[in-house]
Amino acid sequence: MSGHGAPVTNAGELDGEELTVAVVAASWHDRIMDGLLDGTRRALQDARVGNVIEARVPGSFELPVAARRLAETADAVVALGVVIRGGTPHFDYVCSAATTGLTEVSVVTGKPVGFGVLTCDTEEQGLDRAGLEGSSEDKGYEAAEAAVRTALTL
Ligand code: DLZ
Repeated sequence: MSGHGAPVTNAGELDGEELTVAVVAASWHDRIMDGLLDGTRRALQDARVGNVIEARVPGSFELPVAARRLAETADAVVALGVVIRGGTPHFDYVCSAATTGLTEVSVVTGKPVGFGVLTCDTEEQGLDRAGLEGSSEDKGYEAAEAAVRTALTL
């Protein structure tokens, strides 16, 4: 991982035993999403998170409302989505709604929201960041580790 100036992420040094963490995942682009979910589950396990809730929504546009609801009971939320650019401006609207909405959820609730939404020009870019065999990055793991680390800091 890293090589992009990003910190090396190691959830194993965290103690999340007292935490409830909610994971909400969109349902587009299965193969990439499966990788993100695996990485997220691995990070939560490494951090020994005591209670994990998982929820699915149709698409990335629906992530903020689900994250908002889940943040009522969870100490932190991990939001996972994969948006791939198509031939219309739809991509920009979905990415913007997810990004703005998730930011608002974290600020309004005071609960960290790990941002595991991939916004890609191509499917290959998503596969390379999904923590799959041959991927150079594992954005699901990173998002979960960031959410847990922030929750433990607050
Ligand atoms: C409609 C749509 C499109 C075209 N592409 C994606 C995508 O690449 N990734 C994703 O997570 N969701 C996509 N969606 C679905 C929207 O997020 C949303 O679920 C629908 O517009 C219904 O509100």
